[in-house]
Amino acid sequence: MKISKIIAAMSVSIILTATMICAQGGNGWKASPELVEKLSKSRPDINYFEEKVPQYILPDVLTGSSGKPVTSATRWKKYRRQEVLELFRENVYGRVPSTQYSKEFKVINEDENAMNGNATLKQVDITIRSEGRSLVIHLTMFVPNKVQKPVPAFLLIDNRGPANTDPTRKVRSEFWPAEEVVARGYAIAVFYNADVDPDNFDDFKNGIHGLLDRGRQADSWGTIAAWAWGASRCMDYFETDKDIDRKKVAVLGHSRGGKTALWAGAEDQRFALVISNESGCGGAALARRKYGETISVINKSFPHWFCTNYRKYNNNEPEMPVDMHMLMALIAPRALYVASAADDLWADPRGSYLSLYNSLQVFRLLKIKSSLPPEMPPLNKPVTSGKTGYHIRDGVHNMLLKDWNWFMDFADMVLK
Ligand code: GTR
Repeated sequence: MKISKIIAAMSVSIILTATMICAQGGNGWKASPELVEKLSKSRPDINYFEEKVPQYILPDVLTGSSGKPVTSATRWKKYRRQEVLELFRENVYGRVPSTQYSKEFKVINEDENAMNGNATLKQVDITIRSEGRSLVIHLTMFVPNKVQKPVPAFLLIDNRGPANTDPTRKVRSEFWPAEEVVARGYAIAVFYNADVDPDNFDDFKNGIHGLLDRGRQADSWGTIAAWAWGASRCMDYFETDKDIDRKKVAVLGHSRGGKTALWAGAEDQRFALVISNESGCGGAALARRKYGETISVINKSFPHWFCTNYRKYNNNEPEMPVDMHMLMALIAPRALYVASAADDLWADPRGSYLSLYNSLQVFRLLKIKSSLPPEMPPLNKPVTSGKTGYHIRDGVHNMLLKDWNWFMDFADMVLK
């Protein structure tokens, strides 16, 4: 056996061992047995038992397709990173078409006296045009007034509709806690994902697909990739706004928005921090665990989210050339924060932590200190190391002020 093969085999077994340690848990969080029972009864087709997670081997993020181990930051940056990115384009989210388009930014409303003078509200229309057709992404943002500019910013990919992100602040929601974020010296921005692509299966006739697609293939972009693309167009705008520190922009999202945030951060290295909240299957959670929502279940419920190739892995996870720890590795050496909720077993909290844990080897290769423990932290006790962090909150599937406060604590460490 060649030395490189032996090293590759060794690293597979190290990953496996780490996975086992983490899966067994210690003093860290464990799913409530009552909840597991209850959920299993309501969905007997879904696995919620840790003991029933199949044995699996994760693909080695640091072994290239040629079988050679990647042992230097230069090799990762020059070759392996691109290879992993292409694997995700090809097999999971799909590729953005190369159709030409133009973009225009127009500040349609600016109020320097928003939030009782604490912030400036800006509403920006981002218009995308191609061959006589157009689409508008409505970006809303508050920039704190009483701090030195430029400021770091949070961009939320909103999957819940504009009711949660009211620019007038008559309606306030913990999902986008603008006052609290501004008070901590950050700008907060949001766009509604459906502006870029409606969240239903319309055979890719509407939204940005309708504008830019010229025929479709098995690796054509799905709706998540379209939303991620939308986040990048907001980043294009930030680069023109003197109030925003373009080197300190965090992209975040919840659930389907959290899947999107990870992919946006993978595709667009201008995002300095990626936060994925309860993103589950097709996001943070390891697919090979088949715990909670699985690839076959998600492809059936949401046939528009991923590229068609992703269906090849319905009940066939071991054949997939990637798993989600490799998606997280694409964020390195930038900052990455993953969050779960204890009652949200559908999104597999343990599988999400394991993904993060197994991506750390790439952060370390890139000289980023990342020594998160193999064991999950206890409930409501965020754990951070260098540019990586994680928490599991008590309660149900949602994104709350409690989550945001921990996101901001982390951002204070990595962005300020
Ligand atoms: C669920 C879906 C999840 C998650 C969630 C959400 O129905 O199964 O993958 O994305 O929706 O976005 O709230």
